[in-house]
Amino acid sequence: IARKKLVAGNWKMNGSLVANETLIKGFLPEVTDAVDVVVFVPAPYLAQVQGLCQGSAVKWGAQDVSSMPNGAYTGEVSLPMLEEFGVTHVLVGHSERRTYHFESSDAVADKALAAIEASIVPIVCVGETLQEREAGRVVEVINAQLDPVFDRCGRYAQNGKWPVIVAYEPVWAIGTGVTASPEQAQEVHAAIRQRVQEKLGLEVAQSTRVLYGGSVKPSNAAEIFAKNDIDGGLIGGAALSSSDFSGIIRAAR
Ligand code: G2H
Repeated sequence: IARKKLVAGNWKMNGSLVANETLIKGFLPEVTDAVDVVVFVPAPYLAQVQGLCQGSAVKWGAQDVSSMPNGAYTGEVSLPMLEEFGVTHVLVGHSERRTYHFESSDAVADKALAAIEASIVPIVCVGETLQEREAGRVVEVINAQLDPVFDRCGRYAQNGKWPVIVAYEPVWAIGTGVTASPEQAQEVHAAIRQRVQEKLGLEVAQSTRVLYGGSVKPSNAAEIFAKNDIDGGLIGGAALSSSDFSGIIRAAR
């Protein structure tokens, strides 16, 4: 089964009106229908990015979202708000949210469910720490992160499709310059697909995209994306340079 590659840029807490425009205009010419491209931008820039990307093949999303529709949740951003700015995808459970904002896997699954119900695709981020890897607990940790998502969102798998994307981001490879080897990543991606199969069946497992994230660069993207179970990347640092992001988009074609 051919799964279309997805290259997702996670800007994290970076950008400015001027820098965003330069960045987007720089990589836009590389974007064709051959690869899906989504940028995850800080919420204040959604309107600007909508203006720059609307009518192109680039989609845009937010880096986090509340699972609540509205109300007294100071500082939060809701799905109905994201919908007003044409958002199609949202990151949930990035390791920086889990670490700095103490998001549990249950809270992450609640966000994923709320996104699906708003017809916005959640990219659910999972990954182990170095300590967990060294203790041989990679698959156990990732299954524990994913199981609440299957519990809450599994019923939305229909006709062999599931409106969820998984991103595997080993915590020890995030922003460190250390990348998992393509073989290390493939091994975990295969285990994630296996888990999807156990929970939701073969057809869903084969259609669900699993992205790799963690120090992806133009120089290593092609060999990572060449692996069977790696369907693209979630790019942090290298998504802030239009030449690097362009190189990664080309590597995914
Ligand atoms: C992992 C990744 C993007 P970077 O967090 O989400 O960032 O590519 O900088 O490691």
